[in-house]
Amino acid sequence: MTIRKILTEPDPFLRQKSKPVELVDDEIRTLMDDMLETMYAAPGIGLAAVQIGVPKRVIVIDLSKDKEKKEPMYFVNPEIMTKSEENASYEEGCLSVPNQFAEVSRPDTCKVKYLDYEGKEKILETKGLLATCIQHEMDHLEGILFIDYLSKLKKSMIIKKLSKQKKNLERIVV
Ligand code: GNR
Ligand code: NI
Repeated sequence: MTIRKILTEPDPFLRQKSKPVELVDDEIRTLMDDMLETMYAAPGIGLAAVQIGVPKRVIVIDLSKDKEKKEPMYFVNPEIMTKSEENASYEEGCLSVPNQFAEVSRPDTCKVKYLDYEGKEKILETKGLLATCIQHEMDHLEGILFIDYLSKLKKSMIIKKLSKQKKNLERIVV
């Protein structure tokens, strides 16, 4: 398993639409293993493949707090079948929007159809943080980031901050 570099905003690569996976084979499983290791190292509770530079419809999530008992979840080609009318608000963060947090309101529950690690079709009813996280990750597959839901002013302030950080980093690295 390999820890991969996580792309950060602003990066046009993050804004593309990810392509469906045709077959869940060993190459996709290796991708999922790498994503999981990268996510644990970050650390984060979810990761979409596009965040490590692979524009495929693959997501990993692990909400377990206990580092001894990992509970990885794998979602290939996820589709939302139904979502609740009721919304819930969570303070979201994103590994591709480092150190920035904001409240985002999304449907409280959603039913998701996907392929698992073995390529088997599954249906899962999600609520609470899992529902939020899966919607956040599925947004990545469409090139959407949580900051897109904020006011224009908040969003532009965050992007400005991140651009500056990137420029400073480049100066140090080069
Ligand atoms: O680690 C993460 N935490 C988080 C918190 C609230 C809502 C969504 C998330 S996902 C984020 C990791 C990430 O960027 N996934 O794309
Ligand atoms: Ni994210």
